[in-house]
Amino acid sequence: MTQKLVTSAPAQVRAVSGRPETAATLMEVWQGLSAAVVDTIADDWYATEQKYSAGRQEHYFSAEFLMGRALLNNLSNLGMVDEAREAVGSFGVNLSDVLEQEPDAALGNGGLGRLAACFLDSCATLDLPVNGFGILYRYGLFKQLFEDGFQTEHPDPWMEEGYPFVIRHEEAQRLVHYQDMTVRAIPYDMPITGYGTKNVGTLRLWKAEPLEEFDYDAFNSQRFTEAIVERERTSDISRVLYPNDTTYEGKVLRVRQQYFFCSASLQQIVENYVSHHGEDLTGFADYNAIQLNDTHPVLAIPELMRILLDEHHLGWEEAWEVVTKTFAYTNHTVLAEALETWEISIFDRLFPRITEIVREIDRRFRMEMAERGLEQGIIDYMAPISGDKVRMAWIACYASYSINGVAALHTEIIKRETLGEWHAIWPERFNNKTNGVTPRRWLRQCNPRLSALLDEVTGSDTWVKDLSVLAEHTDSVDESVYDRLAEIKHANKVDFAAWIAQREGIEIDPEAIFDVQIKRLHEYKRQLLNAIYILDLYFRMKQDPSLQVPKRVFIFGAKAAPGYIRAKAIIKLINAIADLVNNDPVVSQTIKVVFVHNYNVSPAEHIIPAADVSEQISMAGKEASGTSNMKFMMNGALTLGTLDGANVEILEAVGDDNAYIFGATEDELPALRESYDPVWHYENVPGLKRVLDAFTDGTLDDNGSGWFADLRRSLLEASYEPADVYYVLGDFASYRETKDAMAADYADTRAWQRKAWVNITRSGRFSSDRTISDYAREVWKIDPEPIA
Ligand code: DL6
Repeated sequence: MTQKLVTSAPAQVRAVSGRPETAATLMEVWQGLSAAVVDTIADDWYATEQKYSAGRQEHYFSAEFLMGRALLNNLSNLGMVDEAREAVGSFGVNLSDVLEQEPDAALGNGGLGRLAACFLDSCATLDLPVNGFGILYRYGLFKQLFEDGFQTEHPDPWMEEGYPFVIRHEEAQRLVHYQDMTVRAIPYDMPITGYGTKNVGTLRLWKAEPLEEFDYDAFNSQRFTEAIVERERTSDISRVLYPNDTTYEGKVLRVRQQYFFCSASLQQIVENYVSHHGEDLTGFADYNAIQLNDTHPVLAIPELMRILLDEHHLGWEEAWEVVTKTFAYTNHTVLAEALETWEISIFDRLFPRITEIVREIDRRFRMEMAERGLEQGIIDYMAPISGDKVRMAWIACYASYSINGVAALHTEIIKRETLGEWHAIWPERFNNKTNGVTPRRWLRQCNPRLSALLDEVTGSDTWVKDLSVLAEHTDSVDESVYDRLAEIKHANKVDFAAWIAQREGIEIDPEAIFDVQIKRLHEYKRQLLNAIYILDLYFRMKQDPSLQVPKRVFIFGAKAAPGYIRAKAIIKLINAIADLVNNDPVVSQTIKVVFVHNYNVSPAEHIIPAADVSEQISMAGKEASGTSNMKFMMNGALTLGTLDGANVEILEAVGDDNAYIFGATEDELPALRESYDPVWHYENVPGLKRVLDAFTDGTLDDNGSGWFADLRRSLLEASYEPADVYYVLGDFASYRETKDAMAADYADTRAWQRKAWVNITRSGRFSSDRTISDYAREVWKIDPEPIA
């Protein structure tokens, strides 16, 4: 063990706090220790940047990076946890108290942003020349509180107290020009350490600042407010993750954000190319690949065209050739509403030159397709501009050399449906890259007990960098491992119960089955199906007090988009069910419901190691991949799921006996839908009528909002909208049967732990190291570049 931190941490704490380290607050200790960590990696970080900048690189463009906390992650990757404990212990402080001070960097909404964070961890660990580019939002995703069971949203100014893991590089600022303003883009760099390597990658987050601190004329002529307003308008650009885009002004801001980080990043990448390879930009794609994480960064395509045409004077064909060899696009959803389209008037207003370029791309696309003999209707449908809208996904498909989905089933669906027309023309561009998650954060760090067992069973920590080695131990372990596994899960559940008691004020029993659904609240993810099950179970227990029901705690964590009322209604419904169940003196002895507020990366790190059951119950065909399913599996929770997204591949990996699968499949659904009558299910499937009636008969209180009646109508009334779009009632019987059977199986601890062990040891293909190796080899064409 080195002693670097032991020496440098006290000095850094003193510098941060201006007091002896023994008198510093815990927050100051966190600041000082974090600064000490940055100090230890500064040389390697610089060396990595120098090395990467000269060769072929991949640039990961994403509007979201859901990083979570950084300190423990870095300590653990650098092998410095014990040293840090000793360093802060020397002045009387407990490391876990220090770690709890850190705010989550919640610069993302959910799956897509967290995936980007896992990818950066893998790129660093694998020594791959990849850097991330995004936006330094002042306010991350909103903080969620519950008031009377309703979600309320509150700002999350995560950096307000200072954040040592982003370093401002004033000298590397760029100017971004809009028709109505020019702003400074200031880069803030976050080091991305890898496990067991000296390489340190970079996440570069851009912050918008005014060209000048104040408009001094306005200021001097007493128009003080005007000067401030102008300044604020500029800072708005990086103020908040996903501003409300339901209004026209909201959309303008969102498009401004997207252009902002794309333009600043491209300027830097092009300048770097010129400084190493000269002014001839025709070779740009030999050294640079850019992965577009969904459609949010697609403005990078016309912006690179602009830079090549206007600043480097390439001809259109030459420039287009460069662009189409540079970009690769990842699609993360089959939901049509998530494929962004923007009014062209927004482009006109913000950057007329970009509009011109997009119009030219559109014109040439139409010509090319007509030459290929496509029907006019199809050309109109696929064209980048349709009516008054610009279609970002179509621009991405036209300009990218690679288009990928994020799980095998999802890729098949986008090839067949979402992007079917594109696949028909360019099948060779399409490929699948099943998602993965980093085993460093999601196993090594969050589950130290299991991690120690894996070290012991495998004889080393090699698995942390190559999770596939665990598969060698699926069948070859001593039976005592299952007992150890049971003890570990139990200890994790005891810790979790204490955390819940303190955070949510609810007592839960670690002997109960912990059944967990954590993910964004969306109707297609069907938290409502889970809620209906719980309410039905409650009624079954009330009706027959002698019913043998295994003890269970149903745990939820979910944020709803602020404008998505139906999703907010489901949160309110689950909270109302929790009130009913938890306050029933008899039923609550056996089942409890906990809705963890403000679900985020850090709560997930507490929840996942303690889970027994992983709820992955989306309507088949709707969840592109899912990634919590992988995190649960790695931690020995068993999947209760539909054949959707990556669940299909999890089932393949573990076998039918080691997962609980229910419900209609994606290929069955169209036929089932034709004759689907949710009212018939309501009237005939045991339990459903009683549950749905309880939405409105006074059993549950929606505080007069009318939201529960709306939920009920959404399931039953065809005239209201297509009833039960997500087939909740259709899948209920099968869900109930499978979930009941699963709960009964839990009683056989040995058999359960055997299944858990299969899940853990077969999780290798869901490591983001595997995903990133595939991207590196097949899409980015990059090799590891170790600095030492
Ligand atoms: O690919 C990461 C993640 C998938 O695991 C989820 O299945 C998918 O829902 C999510 N998609 C998004 C973005 N939606 N849009 N746009 O977060 O991506």
